[in-house]
Amino acid sequence: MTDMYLMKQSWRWYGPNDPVTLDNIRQAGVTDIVTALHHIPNGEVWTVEEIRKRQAAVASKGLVWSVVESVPVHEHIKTREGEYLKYIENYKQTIRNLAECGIHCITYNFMPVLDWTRTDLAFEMPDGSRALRFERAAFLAFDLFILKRPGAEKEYSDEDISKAKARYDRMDEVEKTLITRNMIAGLPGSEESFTLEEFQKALDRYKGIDAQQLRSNLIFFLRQVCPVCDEVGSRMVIHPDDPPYPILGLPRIMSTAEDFRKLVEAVPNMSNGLNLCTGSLGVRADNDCPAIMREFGDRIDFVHLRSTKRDSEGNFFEANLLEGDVPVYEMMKALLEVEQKRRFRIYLRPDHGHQMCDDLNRKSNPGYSCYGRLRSLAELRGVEYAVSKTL
Ligand code: DNO
Repeated sequence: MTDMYLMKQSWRWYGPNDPVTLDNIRQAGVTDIVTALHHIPNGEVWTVEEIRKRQAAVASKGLVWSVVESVPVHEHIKTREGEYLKYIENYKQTIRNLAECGIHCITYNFMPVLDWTRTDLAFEMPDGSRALRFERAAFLAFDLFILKRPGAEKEYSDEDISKAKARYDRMDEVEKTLITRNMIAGLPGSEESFTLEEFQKALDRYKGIDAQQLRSNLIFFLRQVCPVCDEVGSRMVIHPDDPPYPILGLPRIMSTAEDFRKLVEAVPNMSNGLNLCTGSLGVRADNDCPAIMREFGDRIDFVHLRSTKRDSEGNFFEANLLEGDVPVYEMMKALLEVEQKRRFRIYLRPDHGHQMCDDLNRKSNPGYSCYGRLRSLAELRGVEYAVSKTL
């Protein structure tokens, strides 16, 4: 086993305010921390001093901050308007500063307005634990009857609209408030939160931007930042869209293998990398995560391994790791094979655990519970151990 390249076990920590503390995390047995300077407003430079402060906090518990998730991409860069050139310069400086501190893996996403989206953050599972869920009818009810987005009704079939109406009619005020909050108050890590009015304005900024335009904005951004990464030995890893299709009339351009292929064609620099999130991509039946792992293995330095379970209505929930749609065994096999070939240990973190056991009695960031993620990590270790014996 000694000369095998196994996963670098990592864990997302939201910083000093995260209810799951570094002391908890250290008992999970991970070595590496995934974090971000959430207190710095989007678009501003992360100074060496601020980076070092966070590094020191992590190091004081014997852990290493190795992966940034995320350096957020300012909306002006995504829409290529306003001060986008200034924000790109700031981004480059942040890349340089992180590299100076020895941090070379930078996660980001290019989802307009919203990062990841769920309608229900406490969906009760048969065993009493709670999961994150995306319920399509509730989501459409929000879009059509709460947000009342102009033109939304043209994007859905009559059947969808009547299901959404029925769903809306079943919602009481508490549920309406809750779903609104889940949609627009910003899930952890998204860094943006809105009122309904601000939200509609943010959507409106994308009126003239279709998928092709958004992709060209992303390519423009990558052509600027990748050369800096090449210079300082860092890699930008893009997180896929979650869910992996357009929502709320917004274009989405990182939902499939073909989407990433297009990025690589346009920006072949090796610093143009992928954060393979099996839970996000796995929501689409046409995404074959192990095949994506093999095809882009050279560019994948960071993996989120979780499993969602979808149904024919377009709903999905975060399943127990080994019970969802993602073929975890094949995924781990592909990952380990890539690692041996590259002679490189890929950072891997458990993602979106259920709230279970004592998680149910305390607060944690949605998806980022303590026990739930410990369960996933334990299962991942078991799968890795077993697969490694077959190589
Ligand atoms: C959700 C996360 C995302 C991810 C960003 C990366 O749980 O995986 O918020 O951090 O999309 O930029």
